[in-house]
Amino acid sequence: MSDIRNDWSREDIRAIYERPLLQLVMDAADVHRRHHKLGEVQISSLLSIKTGGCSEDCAYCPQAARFHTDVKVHALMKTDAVIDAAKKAKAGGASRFCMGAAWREVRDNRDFDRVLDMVKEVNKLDMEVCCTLGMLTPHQAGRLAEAGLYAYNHNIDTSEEHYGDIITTRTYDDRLNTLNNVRQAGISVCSGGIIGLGETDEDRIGMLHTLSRLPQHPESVPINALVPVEGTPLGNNARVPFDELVRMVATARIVMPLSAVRLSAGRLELSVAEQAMCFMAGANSIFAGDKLLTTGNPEFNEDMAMFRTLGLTPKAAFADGHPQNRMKPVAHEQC
Ligand code: SAM
Ligand code: DTB
Ligand code: SF4
Repeated sequence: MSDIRNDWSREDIRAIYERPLLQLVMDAADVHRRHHKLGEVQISSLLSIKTGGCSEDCAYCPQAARFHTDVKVHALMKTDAVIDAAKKAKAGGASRFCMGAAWREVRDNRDFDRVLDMVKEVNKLDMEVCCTLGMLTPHQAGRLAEAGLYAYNHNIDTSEEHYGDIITTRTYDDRLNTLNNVRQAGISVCSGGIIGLGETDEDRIGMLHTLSRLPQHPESVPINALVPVEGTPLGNNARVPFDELVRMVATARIVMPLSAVRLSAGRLELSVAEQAMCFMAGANSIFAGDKLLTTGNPEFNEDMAMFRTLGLTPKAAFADGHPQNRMKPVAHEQC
């Protein structure tokens, strides 16, 4: 029987999430082995192409204009500088280059035209090009696809029930609508969330429930551990204990067997041994480079040393083909 399911119940996911940790990790490792090349890890590099000054109120985010953080506002970067950064990321072994903008949504203006140019140029470098720009209309998603966008990152962040405690300036359905627009445009979907926001286990289960019941699972599922930033409402939150991160990664691996589970923000706080446990539990993607968008990440050389120690190998770009060459996706029914 296939283990790719889109009809998981909350009870199913809860029963997995609550398994004793080592049993859960071993079960996740079994699923991982069945569907992925062991030790192969996809490397993405992130660049903040437009920083700070965002109109949203995401309680975790140092880029929201309304919070007083050390982040300096920076207008949209010049295309040349972005391409230089992409070349450097490629030379460092990244197969995917992700450009992030602190926007609520994309507007049909000159800045968007410039982002479309950046997408075209990065594409020429033979890298998987990804963007995270906030909400998109179907037309904007289509334009990004035409420009050659490979993937779009748009996180649901937490459960539907907890969403209103974290963000009030948009709804969970707004997020799901954009994910649907991205899917319909034939762009690879990258969507996950954050733990450490003050959510309950039930919220974590709820988030995985939403993702795993999408008509097609996201190709990438980033699991971020909150990086608490001074000046944000969650700046004093405690760091997520590593066993909770492992539990989340393992459950994501079991309920979405084909997805790349990305060990995302929060790696700076993890030892190599703790990250190794996440890789055993099915994580097979990371952000590499010493900066995420505005916060720190392990130095590239440290990550390469970890790859050697653990016998990990970087995954080549386009190893899974291009989503736009696959079949038209099925319509998204919201759950
Ligand atoms: N503005 C766009 C949006 O919200 O979709 C794109 C950029 S936004 C910074 C991308 C993602 O980064 C968020 O959805 C959130 O999951 C993650 N993120 C932001 N701040 C974070 C933090 N302090 N710790 C962990 N993840 C964070
Ligand atoms: C994702 O899930 N995590 C990345 C990426 N997608 C865009 C962003 C993490 C941001 C961490 C806080 C910062 O560096 O500003
Ligand atoms: Fe803006 Fe994105 Fe940060 Fe929310 S997460 S404040 S939308 S940049």
